[in-house]
Amino acid sequence: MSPVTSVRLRCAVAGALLTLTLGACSSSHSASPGGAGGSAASSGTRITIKNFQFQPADLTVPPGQSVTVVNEDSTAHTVTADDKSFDTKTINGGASATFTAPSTPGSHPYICSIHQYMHATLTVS
Ligand SMILES: [Cu+2]
Repeated sequence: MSPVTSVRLRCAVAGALLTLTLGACSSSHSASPGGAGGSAASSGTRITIKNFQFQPADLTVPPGQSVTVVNEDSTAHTVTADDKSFDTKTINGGASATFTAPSTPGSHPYICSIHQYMHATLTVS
């Protein structure tokens, strides 16, 4: 279901070794347990970073909710709010981190401070 072409594009941006299909991107074979790809919807307080994208792109949580961020890439990423209301700092490839959602309702765009073209939104409601 994911747009393969755009994934490949992002790989190209990151690695420049595009030609080898998606395999090049996930070459470091993250030891992701389970590998049950699609429906991680069971826990609604998780952000997954994969292929240089935040998933879901728009997550809604209650105020003060603890949010887990799982980096499934082999590259380090961050989850950093534009307004600095939360910031996981660097999450190494294959690692995870937790942050606390802001206590006031609102919409909080965030980016990866390492790859600033990566962006998504955390909504507190
Ligand atoms: Cu990043």
